[in-house]
Amino acid sequence: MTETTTEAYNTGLAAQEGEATAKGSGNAATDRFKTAQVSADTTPERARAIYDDLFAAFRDIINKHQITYEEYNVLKSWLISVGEYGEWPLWLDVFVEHDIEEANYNRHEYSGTKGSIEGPYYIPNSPKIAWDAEMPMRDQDREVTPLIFQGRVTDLEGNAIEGATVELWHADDDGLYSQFAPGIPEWNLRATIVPNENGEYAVKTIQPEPYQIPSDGPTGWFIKSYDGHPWRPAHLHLKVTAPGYRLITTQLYFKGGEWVETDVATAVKPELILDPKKNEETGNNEVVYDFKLDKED
Ligand code: MBD
Ligand code: FE
Repeated sequence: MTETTTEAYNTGLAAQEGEATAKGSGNAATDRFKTAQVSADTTPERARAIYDDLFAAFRDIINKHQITYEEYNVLKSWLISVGEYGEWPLWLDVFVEHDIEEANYNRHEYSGTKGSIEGPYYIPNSPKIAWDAEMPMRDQDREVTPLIFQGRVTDLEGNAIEGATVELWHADDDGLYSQFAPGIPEWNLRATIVPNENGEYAVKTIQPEPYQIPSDGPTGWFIKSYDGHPWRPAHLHLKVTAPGYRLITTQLYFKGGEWVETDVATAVKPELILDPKKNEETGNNEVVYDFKLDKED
């Protein structure tokens, strides 16, 4: 690796006004994250134990790979750039969140629907829509595949639950998320679905496209530095909950879709893969997925 990080980003900085850029989506994700109050009750003893292990891991890697001063300085420069581009939410959620999600799942004995990572593009308080409504979406300027996404939200025994909600958000057919790319209506493809009294939902949306990590920022540079690919498979994001029940944050994928086997964010699980079928009469894809909620611990 000879080029410095800053040189590598110049193309991105020259992007046209109104175009989706690493800096635009990164800083929007950082601004959104900063609106959430975050805290943890970590004691000094626990903090010390974690830092000791962290620095021991650094020491092992530095010695094992004989890290050079040039590499150390590129790292420093890269870390600074990740902050400048607002890409910490992106980089962390792509490369770290899946292990946090797994560890927190494995500490419990849950048997409801599996979770997956939240990612950097969630917005709370999306508009409520009826159980059988259409997702808020802009007029499509080219052909898209409509998707009828339906199923039930129940407890572990299959009973409907009072007050259940299904928050759904996903990228459009360009792989772009509203509020993180320019020129997209505020709540495009974001809604809070309210299931009916039988726990049923059946909404109309569109098939999302795979998501490409922006190539013009430091996360894109990081991926190129190891000859990796920057793709996530097409996916739906969900938060499903009801009073007294565990909130499930998850994602659903599409069988046979590109990148399902090699998600850059390592967030695909076999239980989370949909297999929609085309309804020849309507031309819509249709799929059924049921959510089962564990009780709150
Ligand atoms: C996404 O759409 C996403 O879901 C994650 C986890 C990371 C980057 C983009
Ligand atoms: Fe996503």
